[in-house]
Amino acid sequence: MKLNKDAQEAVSAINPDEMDVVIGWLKGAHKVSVLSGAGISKESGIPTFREAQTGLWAQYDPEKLATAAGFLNDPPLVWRWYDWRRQMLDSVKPNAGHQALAELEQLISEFVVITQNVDGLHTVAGTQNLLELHGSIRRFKCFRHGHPATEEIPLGLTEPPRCYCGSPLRPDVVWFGESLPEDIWKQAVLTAENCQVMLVVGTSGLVQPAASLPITAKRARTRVIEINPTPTPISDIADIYFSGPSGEILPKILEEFKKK
Ligand code: BV8
Repeated sequence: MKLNKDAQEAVSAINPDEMDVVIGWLKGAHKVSVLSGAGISKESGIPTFREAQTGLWAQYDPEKLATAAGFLNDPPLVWRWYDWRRQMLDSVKPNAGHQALAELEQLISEFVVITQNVDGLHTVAGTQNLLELHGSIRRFKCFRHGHPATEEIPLGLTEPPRCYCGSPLRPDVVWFGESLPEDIWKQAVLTAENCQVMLVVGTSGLVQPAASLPITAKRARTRVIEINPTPTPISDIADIYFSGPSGEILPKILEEFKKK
């Protein structure tokens, strides 16, 4: 795999002894989980959640737009924000980090990806055992009753279309102040409590309750490995922290795993 200069630096910055330890843990584990955040999609060209506000959206706070109150306050504005993000998906594809996780899933008997992301790129990359904690901007439901939208919703609408029940449609995501889907959250907690290794990839560890999963894993004596160019609150509890882009480090882990 030909790496560009930055990538070579990122991968060469990995401590080989720590890589050996991580591969040893992964080889010895039959239950491995991943918690991914917006950082894993950065190298696909999707801005991370906290830097997403570029251009005309710069003046809005995502934590205000990604709420039921924000939607009720200005349905066309919030609809257009999600439409802008969905249009972005048309021109992006999974990067080597997503693909490495999809391949690792085939090599480890129980492998579950728990994602905070709503871009659907893990699915496009081929990951099967996936828990989408915060839903997906590729799916829609009605605001009032949660009726799933059945037909394809075109891009470029300037205000929310209506459900057959008359309620406006909304993206099928978990907004701030909304509870996570109970069954998915329960499965995520069970996974964190029972896995032997957890890879925490590209998350700032600021959004709850998702950010509590590595702590739940640590309490169950799981080996926690964090991959992020910048340290986060999770770095303090991680057994090993690889500083660098996941699009370079995850393929390196896969390469070393396959060598052993
Ligand atoms: C809940 C979908 C129970 C929408 C998202 C007051 C009232 C109510 C709740 C709260 C409150 N105060 C606090 C809360 C809890 C709140 C919360 O956590 N707030 C935070 C901001 C403090 N949580 C909730 O509301 C949750 N629900 O608590 O329910 C409840 C119910 C009712 C009343 C009370 C409680 C629901 C949270 C879900 C919100 N929805 N998404 C949408 O996307 O539009 S979360 C959103 O942020 C995205 O999903 C995103 O994934 C997620 C988390 O961010 P990250 O993924 O970590 O992304 P971020 O940009 O932050 O960081 C990127 C990282 O990548 C960085 O570390 C960077 O260094 C790294 N990186 C960069 N490049 C790379 C890289 N890493 C690797 N490789 C690279 N190349």
